[in-house]
Amino acid sequence: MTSALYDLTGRRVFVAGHRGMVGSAIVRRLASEGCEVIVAPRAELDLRDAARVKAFLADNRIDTLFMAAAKVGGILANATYPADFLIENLEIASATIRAAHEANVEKLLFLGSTCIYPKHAPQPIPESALLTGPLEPTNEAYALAKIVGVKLCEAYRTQHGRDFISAMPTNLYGAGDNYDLKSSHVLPALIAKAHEAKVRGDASFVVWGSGTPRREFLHADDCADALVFLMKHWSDSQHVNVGTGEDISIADLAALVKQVVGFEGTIEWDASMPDGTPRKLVDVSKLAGLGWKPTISLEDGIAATYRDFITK
Ligand code: GFB
Repeated sequence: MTSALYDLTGRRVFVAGHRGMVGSAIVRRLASEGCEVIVAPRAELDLRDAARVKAFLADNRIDTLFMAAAKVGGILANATYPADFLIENLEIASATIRAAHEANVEKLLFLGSTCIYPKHAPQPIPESALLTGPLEPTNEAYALAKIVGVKLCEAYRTQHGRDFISAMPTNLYGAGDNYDLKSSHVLPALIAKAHEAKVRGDASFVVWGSGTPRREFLHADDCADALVFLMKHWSDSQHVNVGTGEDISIADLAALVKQVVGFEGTIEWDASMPDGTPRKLVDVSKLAGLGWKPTISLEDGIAATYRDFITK
């Protein structure tokens, strides 16, 4: 592992989006870094308001900022509400990154998403695939807002010498996920559907699309660990992929969830629902080369997430 470039000890660290799945995992992870973690309830700080964010960062003498705040959702929510996904994420990214510059924040990490890459990017997707082809239509709006965030970090670095970096995590899951079937991502949706089917004694549960798309899943706690690692070990205009380096088809994922939940019925496929991008597996060699790797297997992660779901 390379030695740290940036020490978090004694730093005042603001986690934007601390109520979300990734933000809360970052807050938990930072507990062992010897830094002071600062958060702000949404009612008190609108991250779309650059002037207010700047005042907040200055008043709280923030040194370090994790940008984990975003409007997120699964394929259906993204495809149904593109205006909301575009405007909200664009405003959050531009206001917060600008405010971090104006308030002299030392280091900022912006959280993107692997949906920023072209729909037909080479697999595994290298960081260099950004802006080399058309985006997947179901998440174009969200992806565009995230691309702007990445480019803003690069621009402030180039023009003002700011130590602003960005990370592109793959599909995430874990404790505190969203289980609402209309807006959730696939993994929490499958957990909720398999569980309800088991409890009701149904013969089957419905899974969207063809089952052939492939996705890569990273547990939110592994993601938080990687983000803290990057904050300490990365300082460059190039964004860094964050993933496991392994993917799974939606059909195999549904079978795995069925097994973890203990549902003995069958799976019904709803072909009227979109598949989205055919495959999204990132090239993690840059992060691995720095010395980071995940520790939570998909099976263990799903089992832990299922325990979290049933205790809610
Ligand atoms: O997780 P998901 O909504 O996100 O869907 P994306 C992944 C795949 O699972 C798609 C299928 O092929 C879905 O059709 N799927 C099967 C389901 N059953 C279900 C279900 O019950 N619910 C859901 N949600 N999917 C999102 C983007 O894309 O991923 C965002 O729209 C973001 O912008 C996020 O990047 C990480 O991977 O397709």
